Amino acid sequence: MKIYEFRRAPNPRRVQMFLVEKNIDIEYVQVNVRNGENRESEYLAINPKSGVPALQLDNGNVISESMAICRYFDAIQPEPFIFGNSPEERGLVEMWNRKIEIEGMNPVGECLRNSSDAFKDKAVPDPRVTKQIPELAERGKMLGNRFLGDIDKKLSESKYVTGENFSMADINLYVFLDFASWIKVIPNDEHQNLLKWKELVSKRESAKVFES
Ligand SMILES: N[C@@H](CCC(=O)N[C@@H](CS)C(=O)NCC(=O)O)C(=O)O
Repeated sequence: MKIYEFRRAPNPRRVQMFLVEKNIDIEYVQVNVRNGENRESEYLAINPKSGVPALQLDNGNVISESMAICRYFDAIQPEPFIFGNSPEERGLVEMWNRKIEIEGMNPVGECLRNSSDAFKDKAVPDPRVTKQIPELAERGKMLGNRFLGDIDKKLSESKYVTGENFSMADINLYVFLDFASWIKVIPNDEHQNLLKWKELVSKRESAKVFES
C-alpha cells in the first residue's frame, strides 16, 4: 500500500497530519506537481484526474480525495477518534470539514489557480485545459479573508474547532492557514482566537509535517 503525494502541497498535508495523529506509517511516493509529473501518463494511470494525494491499495485499487483516504484509514483503525466520537461530535466534525473546505480552501485554491502563471491553462486539477478567470482570483482572496473572520468568531466559543476535542476539522483548518498564507491571507491582530488556536495546534507532533 502506498500514497502518491507531493510533500508540500496542501491536500497531501491533510493526509500526512491525519496519519501522524493516528500513528500510522505508510510508504509515500513523491509526484512532482511543480514540473507536471502528475499530468504524465504514468500518474494518470493511477489517478486520471491528476490530483495528489492518491492511495494505492495492495490489490491495485486506488482511492483519491484526501478526506476519502483519511476515512479509509479511520475505518481500519478508529482510535484515536479524529472524526469525532459521539454522533453529535461526528456531525460537527463533518460540518466543519465541509465549511473549511468550501468556504476556506476552495476560494484560496481559486485565487492561486486563477492568478499564478504556474497554473496557466490548469485552473482546476484536471489534465484537460481549463483557462484562468482573473476575477475568480480576486473573489477567492476576498472570501479567504472573510473566512478568517468567521472562523475566529467560532474559535471564541471553544478550544478546538468543534469543541473540547482535537479533530479532523483542526487539521483542515491548520492546513488551510498555511495554504492561505501563499496568497497573503494571514490572520492579524483582529483574529486573536485564531492565533491562540494556531499556537496550540502548532505544538502537536502532527504539525511537524510542515518541517518536511
Ligand atoms: N479534492 C482533491 C484535490 C486534489 C488536488 O487538487 N491536489 C493538488 C495538490 S494540493 C494537485 O494535485 N494539484 C496539481 C495540479 O493541479 O496539477 C483532494 O481533496 O485530495
